[in-house]
Amino acid sequence: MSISHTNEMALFDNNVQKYCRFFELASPQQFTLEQWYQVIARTVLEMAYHKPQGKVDEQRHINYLSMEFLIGRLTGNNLMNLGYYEDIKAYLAQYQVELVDVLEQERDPALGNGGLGRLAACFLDSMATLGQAATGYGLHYQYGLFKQAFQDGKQVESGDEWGRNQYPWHRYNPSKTQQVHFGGKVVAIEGDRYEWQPKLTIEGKAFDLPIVGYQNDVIQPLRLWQADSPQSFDLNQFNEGKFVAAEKTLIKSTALTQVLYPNDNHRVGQQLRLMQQYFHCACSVADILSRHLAQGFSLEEFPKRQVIQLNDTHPTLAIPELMRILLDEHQLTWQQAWSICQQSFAYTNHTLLPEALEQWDQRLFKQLLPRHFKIVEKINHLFHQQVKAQFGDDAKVWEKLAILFDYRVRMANLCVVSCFAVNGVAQIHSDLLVSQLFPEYHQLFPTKFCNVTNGITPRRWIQQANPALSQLLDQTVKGDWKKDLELLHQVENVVDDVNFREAYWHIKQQNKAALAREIEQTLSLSVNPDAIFDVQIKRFHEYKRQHLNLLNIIATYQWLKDNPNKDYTPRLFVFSGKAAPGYYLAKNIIHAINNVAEIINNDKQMKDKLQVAFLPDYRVSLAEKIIPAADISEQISMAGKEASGTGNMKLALNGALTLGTLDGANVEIAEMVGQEHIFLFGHTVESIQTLLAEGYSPKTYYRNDPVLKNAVDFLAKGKASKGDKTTFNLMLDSLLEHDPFLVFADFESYRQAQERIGQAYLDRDAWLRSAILNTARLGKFSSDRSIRDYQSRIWLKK
Ligand code: GPK
Repeated sequence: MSISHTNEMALFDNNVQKYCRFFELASPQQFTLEQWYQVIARTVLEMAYHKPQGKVDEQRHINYLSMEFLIGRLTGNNLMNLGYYEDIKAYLAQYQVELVDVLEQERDPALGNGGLGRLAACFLDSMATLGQAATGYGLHYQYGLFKQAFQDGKQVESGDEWGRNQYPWHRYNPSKTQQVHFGGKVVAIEGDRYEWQPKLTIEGKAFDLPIVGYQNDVIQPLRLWQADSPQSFDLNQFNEGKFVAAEKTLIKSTALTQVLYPNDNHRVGQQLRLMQQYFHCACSVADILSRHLAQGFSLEEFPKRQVIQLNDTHPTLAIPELMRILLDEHQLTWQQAWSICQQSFAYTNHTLLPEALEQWDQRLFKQLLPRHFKIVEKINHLFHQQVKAQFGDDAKVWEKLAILFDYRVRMANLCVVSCFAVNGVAQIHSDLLVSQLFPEYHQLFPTKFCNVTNGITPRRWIQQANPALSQLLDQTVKGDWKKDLELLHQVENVVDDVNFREAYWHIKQQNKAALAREIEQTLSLSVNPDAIFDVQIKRFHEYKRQHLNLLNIIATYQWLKDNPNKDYTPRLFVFSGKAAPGYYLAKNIIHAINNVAEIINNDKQMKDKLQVAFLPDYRVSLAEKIIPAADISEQISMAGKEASGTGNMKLALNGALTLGTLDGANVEIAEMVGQEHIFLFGHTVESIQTLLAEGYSPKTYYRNDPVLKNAVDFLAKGKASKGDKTTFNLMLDSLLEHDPFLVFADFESYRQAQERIGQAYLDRDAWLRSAILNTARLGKFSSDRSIRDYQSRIWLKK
C-alpha cells in the first residue's frame, strides 16, 4: 500500500466493517461479489469528496449538453483515476476476492446509442483530467439502450432496466430541481416580451454522477435530469391526436425520461422525443443560469464565463430557451439577448446523412412550445433580411438556408445561424460539412466553421481495457503516457528491440486467448486463437456496410470449399453491434450474418480456418474485451458517410491494423501511421462522384463478377435460410436495385485488401512491426488533444 494512501485505506477498512455490521454479517468474508461492488463504490464515492478538490480553470465553464452519455462502468475507472485501484485490489486479496470479479458485477449504464454518446463520455473524462471546468448535462433514463439477444439468428430486444435507483455512484441533488412547462398560449406584454401561460408543468430532478479526473483530484458533475410528477398528461391535448399514431396518448410524466430513443444516425419525429429534448434543455439552461448568477456575475458577463456546447442538434432548443428567459424573465431587449446567445452557443455536427438531420413539424413544435416558436420565427425573419442583403432575394438560396421552411423547423440551420462556432469531427468531415452541407452558410459566416478531430480517453481504452499493454507502456515510456499520449512516440525507439517485440506479441496472444474464452462461454464456439482476429464492432447501418464484410466471408467460404488444399491464412471474423428496432434492413443483415455463421461454424472442413463469432449485446464493457484482442479493425463505410469513427482509434491504438476506406478519421489514421501500416481500399469521395455521374448500376457488377454473383446467390437461393429464398430480400433487393452505399462497387477492391492481409500476416515480424507502430504513432487520437483543440479553436479562441 502506498504511504500516501495509508490513512485513506484505514478509512476504507472502517467503512467496510461498518457495512458488515449494517448487513448483519460476521465478517466481510461473507459479502457477495454484488455487495463488495456496492460497498466499494459507495465508500470510494465518499472518500473522493474527502480529498481537497483539485484545481480547475474557470475562465469559461463548459456546459456540455448531450442527450446521450455512454459512460460504461464507472467503478474500475474511478478507482484508477483516484489512484485507489492497486490498494483496493491488495485489500481484497486478504479475503481471497479478485477485484476484476467485483468489477464485473456492475451493469453498464447504457445511456447512449453509439459513437456520439461515447464521445461525450470520453470528453467529460478529458475535461476533468485537463482541469477544464465543465458540467455534463444529460437525461437520467430509466431504460438505457435495449438489450440484444438472438433468436433463430434474429435480433430480439428487451428493456434495459439498468437499476438507476440502486446505482451506487450517483446522488440525488434535490436543491437543483427545476420546473419545465409545455403547451398553452402566449400573451403579448410589451415589445419582445411575452407571458407564456403553459398547460402542463413537469418537475426535473437532478441526479449527479461524479466525473473523476486522472490523478488530479478534480471531480465534476454529470448532471442527469429525471422527469417526475405524479400527474399524467394527455399527449392529445397538444395536437388533437394528429401526431401520435405510434404513441400512447395518456402518459405519466415520468415517461418523459423513461427510455432512450434507440436511433443512431436517424431522426424520429415523435412528439415524446421533442418533449424529451425540451425537458433536457429547459432543466439544463435554468441550472446553468442559476449557477452563473449565484456566482455573482451579471447576464452581460454570461458569454465570457459560459459556453453551451451542443452535441449535435438534439439540444438545439437550449437556444430559444435562453432567449425566452432573457427576454421574458429578465426583460432584456432582443439585441441584448441575441448577442448573449450568439456568443455562448457552439454546435458540433456528427453526420451528413440527410436522414439524420433533425426537422420538426412546425405545428407540433408550435403547440408544444408556443413561445419558442415565436422566437424561432423572429430569428428566421431577421436572418432572412441578412440573406437578402448578401445574396439578393433569391428563392433558391433561401430554400436552403431558411430555418422555417415547408412547415418544418430545421434544427441544424437554427444552430448554424445562432452559434459562434460550428465544427465537424474529423478533417474530411469538416471539409465536406462546408462544401456539401453548408456552402452558403460558409460564405455568410466564413470564420464560424472549424474542425476538431475526435479522440478517445487512453485511461479507459488502454489503461483499463488492456492492463497488460498498459504495463508494458509504463515500463517503456518515460513520463506518464496516460496524461500525454504523444509520449507513445518513444515506442518507435524499441520497435526493433527483441524483448519489447516479444512482450508486445505475447500480450496480443493473451488478449486473443481471453476473447476466445469469452466467445466459448457466450456462443459455445471454440475458436482458433492463432487465426487473424478480424473485428467489426459498431452499430448496424447500411452505410457502415457490415454486408460488404459478410459477402466477402461467403465468397471466402465458397472458395475454401472449392480449394480445400490451397493456402489460406485462418480468420476469425468477430461481429458485435445492435440495429435500431425499427431499422428492418439492418436487422436483416444481422440475421444473415448469424445464419451464415451457423453454417460455417458447423462445417468441419472450416474448423480452425474460417469461423464467425457474432457476440450479442454490444456495449462498452464488451468493447473493452474485444478491442485488445483484435488483429484487424474493419472501418469499411462508404467514403464520405462516416463522420469520424472512434472505434477505429481505439482498435488501432491497441495494435489492430485498420482495413478501411478513406473516410472519417481513417484518413488521419493513415496519415499518422503511414500507408505501409494500414490496408486501404475502395472508392474515395472523389471517385464516387465520377461513378455516380456516369450512372451507377449494381446489377452490372453482379453480372460481371462471378465471385460476387455466387456470394449474393448463396443468400438469394436460400442456402443460409433452409431453402427459403425470400428471407434476405430486404437486403438483397436493396443491393441489386439501388445499392445506395456502393457495396458492389467496392467488393472487388475489398477482396484484394483481404488477400493482402492474409499474405501480410504470414510475415510475423513485419506484422508485429506494423502493430507496434500503430500504438506508437496514434497519440494524436487522445481525447485530451481533442479537448485542447476545442479550447484553442472554439472555447478560448482569442
Ligand atoms: C453520429 F449523427 C450521429 C448519430 O446520431 N449518432 C452517432 O453516433 C457518430 N454519430 C458518427 O456516426 C461517428 O462517425 C462519429 O465518430 C461519432 O458520432 C462521434 O462524433
